[in-house]
Amino acid sequence: MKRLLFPGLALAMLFPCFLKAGDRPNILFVLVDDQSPFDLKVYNPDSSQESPTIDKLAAGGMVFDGAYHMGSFSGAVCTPSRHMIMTGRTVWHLPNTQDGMHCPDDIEANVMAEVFNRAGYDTMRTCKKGNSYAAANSKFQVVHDATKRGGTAETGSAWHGDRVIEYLEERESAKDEDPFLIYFGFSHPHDTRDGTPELLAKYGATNHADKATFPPANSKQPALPVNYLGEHPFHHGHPGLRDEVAVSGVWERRDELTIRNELGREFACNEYIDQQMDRVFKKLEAMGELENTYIIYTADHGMAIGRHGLQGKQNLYEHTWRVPFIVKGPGIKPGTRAQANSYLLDVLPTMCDFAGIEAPDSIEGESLKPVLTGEKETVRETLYGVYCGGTKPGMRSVKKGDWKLIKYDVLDGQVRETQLFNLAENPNEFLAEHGKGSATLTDLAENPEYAEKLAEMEALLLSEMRRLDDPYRLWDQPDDGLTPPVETKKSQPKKGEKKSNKKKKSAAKAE
Ligand SMILES: [Ca+2]
Ligand SMILES: [Ca+2]
Repeated sequence: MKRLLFPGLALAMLFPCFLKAGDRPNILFVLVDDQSPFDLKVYNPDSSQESPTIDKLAAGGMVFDGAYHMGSFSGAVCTPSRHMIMTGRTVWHLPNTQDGMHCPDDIEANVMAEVFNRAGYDTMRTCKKGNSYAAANSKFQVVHDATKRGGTAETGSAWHGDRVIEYLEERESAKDEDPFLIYFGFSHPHDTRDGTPELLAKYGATNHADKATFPPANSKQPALPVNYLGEHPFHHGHPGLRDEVAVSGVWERRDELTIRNELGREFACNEYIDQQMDRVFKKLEAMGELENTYIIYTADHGMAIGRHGLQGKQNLYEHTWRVPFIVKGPGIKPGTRAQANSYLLDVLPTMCDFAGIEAPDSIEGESLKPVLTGEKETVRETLYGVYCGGTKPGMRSVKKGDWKLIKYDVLDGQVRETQLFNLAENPNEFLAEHGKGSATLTDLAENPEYAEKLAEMEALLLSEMRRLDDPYRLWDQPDDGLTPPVETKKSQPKKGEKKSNKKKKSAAKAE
């Protein structure tokens, strides 16, 4: 990553309309837990999700159409995702990957809060507890972490909103004028998706918890997703995966009643979050701080909930690999969009650029500032994705331009699948099972017409795996002399084992 010799000066040159000498911007980082970009109207105009605050944020800033999380080596996709956010490092170079062999020993001195503490920022955080990066979280000067997934103000998202408002009120009474970094995290819409009674009613959903029955149909519920399937055409490769078998209200069901009710619950939780953001934005406005604050809105990863017959976050389709990503702040042209090709590990270097702080050498992400100022459409050409929290080597994806490859090498060789999509023509990644009856609205990997493109994408995937120190190789790749990391027993099913066999025993925690 390029280092700025005179970061404050560079920033002032980029945002001349705004920055005065010594006038450092605030940063409000909003992170929701498990949200597909396609829930939101900003990304999916057909969605019945109402999110007026997010709509307003998007209208006042820039929406990224190509923001991704890089992936996970664990069923708890949250955990590596949050490590990438805190360190700006790639998925195989994290402190919790392969005993940190690809990570500097002093990484904790260069996590998000420490970088901003050193620069004289006031730092505050509220978020869920667990499946995160505790050592980095504890570095914020003020921390209010608790997992709040209930349907009341005290037990739900309003609790996180209250903590931020409280913090802002304290700053106000103390007349504290230091710039701040607030990490405004939520525990929802991660399951259990218990919404407030009012919002559940709005989306026709119930907090269904009785496995013996199905939730009632209700015309107010969100429609089935456009790429919904009753089941995925082949096994995803993580037997007993909590998200796919054990989420309360869904379990292993993919029927319309269950999925539409669960989406209604998700939308209710999303809108409750939207209301909390509105409260905080209004407070900032009343304090006269809103215009001087960069706001970044994103999620730790996407989510399936019926799309492609999947329920969880452990896949590499766009609904789950992508994240919502919206940025508003000084110098960013309102109502703009960009492809960006960004990862969540770009958040920290971007924040550093906003604040005129020299980014630590440990950061591998790219500052998104050139995209936000309209100088560039993207910060990289190729995107890599991994999910290998189940059987190894797992799933991999690579995307370049309109083309995307996903490969599955799981269950001890029982599932070896390749998918090729042209996302310009088939953005919903329709498969043959969706029955679109079109030569383009399907997976193109088996179509000889695209053999050359397929070979190109396969080569690109291998080069990304090498570049990023992916310790595994797939069945049709050279082994490169690698000895794959030792697999844990939990994720290694016996040959021929069906997903139902092990679900109780190994329903791994997956937050
Ligand atoms: Ca999550
Ligand atoms: Ca202070």
